[in-house]
Amino acid sequence: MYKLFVYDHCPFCIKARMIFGLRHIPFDLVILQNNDEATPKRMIGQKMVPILEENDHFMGESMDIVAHIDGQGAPLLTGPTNPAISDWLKRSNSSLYRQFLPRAACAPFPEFSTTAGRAYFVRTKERSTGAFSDILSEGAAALEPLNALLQDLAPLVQSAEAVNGHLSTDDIHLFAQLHSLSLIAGLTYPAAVEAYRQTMSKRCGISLLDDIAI
Ligand SMILES: N[C@@H](CCC(=O)N[C@@H](CS)C(=O)NCC(=O)O)C(=O)O
Repeated sequence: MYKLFVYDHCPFCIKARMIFGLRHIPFDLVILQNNDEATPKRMIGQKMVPILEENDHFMGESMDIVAHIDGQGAPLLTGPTNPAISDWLKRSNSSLYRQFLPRAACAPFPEFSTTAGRAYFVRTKERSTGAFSDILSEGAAALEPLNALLQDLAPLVQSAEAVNGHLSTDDIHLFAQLHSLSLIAGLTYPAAVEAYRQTMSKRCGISLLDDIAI
């Protein structure tokens, strides 16, 4: 049985989880505490998730895991990629994660079920973002660029089943980003983007975070 070590908030872990869901391959999901440095270091030599354990071997790097699992039997992610999607992902990355990280720090993720786990996340991430409280106090105005990006994404969505019409690695990257976005309350999703994220959520068996959005 495959074992996948993750943090629930981690977008790279969503990528690894997606391929198991899309391929209907059973696996054990193990959620590490965020301050547990020893376990991932023992497995791959650094504190980083996702990690796949298979027959006492460990594999890090989300897209290596995706390729490895998609390579079991007939691959699913055979569709073309669209440079406009990678461009959109790059353009949305920094404003998304600036708003996402302070909200993740407040959310009921299992990796933060101990105070030490949550405090580790705040301490390490605030080093690059600055104080989470300052970001959260930016309010609704800070969400305008994200709403504009969602409008830009809508015409790129060719089908709710696959962004370019046929499943590809673009779907892995895009759904992971939309999954993170779903933790941010107050965003407006154009119909095509809404249909896409709901359909992908069902296909992958990964719930969006709307219910706990902040
Ligand atoms: N290149 C890696 C990046 C994975 C990554 O950055 N994971 C983050 C969580 S989102 C991590 O484990 N960071 C260390 C930490 O949070 O302490 C991949 O695609 O798997």
